[in-house]
Amino acid sequence: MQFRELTGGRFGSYLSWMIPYATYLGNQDPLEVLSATARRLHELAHQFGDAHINQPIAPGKWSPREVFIHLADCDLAFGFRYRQALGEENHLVQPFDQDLWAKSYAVYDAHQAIQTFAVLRNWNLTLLRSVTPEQMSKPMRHPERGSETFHRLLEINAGHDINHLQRLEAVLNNSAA
Ligand code: NI
Repeated sequence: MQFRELTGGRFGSYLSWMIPYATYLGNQDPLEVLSATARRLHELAHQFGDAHINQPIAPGKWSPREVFIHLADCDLAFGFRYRQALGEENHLVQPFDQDLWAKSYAVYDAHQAIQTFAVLRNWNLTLLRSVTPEQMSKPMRHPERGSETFHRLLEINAGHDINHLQRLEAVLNNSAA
């Protein structure tokens, strides 16, 4: 999620520097985007079905199940970040290596991932909907991106959702063609 996996691997981490997740958001309201994702993941799981949920979406890429797990894990990470950034002055974000987290992904199933995502997302949205405009502009720091505001976290979280949803939808559209 931290600009490391747009296309995957080392080259991907370089490429994704140039296409920050927040740019996927366009003019959309991040809270609206964040509010719609859980339902969409549920639909996608049905569309992929049991036959395809464990198949990599491209050679060397994650399966839909692994993407769902990654999104649940990312909402754990974002949930921690939101709370740290609201609580601390000029909070410094701690990035994580998603490939290291993914080493344990064999133990989770897709249904569990979607359910966990929905609960975590709802928990985070409850917090985010309470954040004041002043808190939205609270300064924080990222070790790679430098100074940014709290609101930037929402934009990145939402852009990250859009990016993963678009890639999963593209697989379904290609297989239906
Ligand atoms: Ni990601």
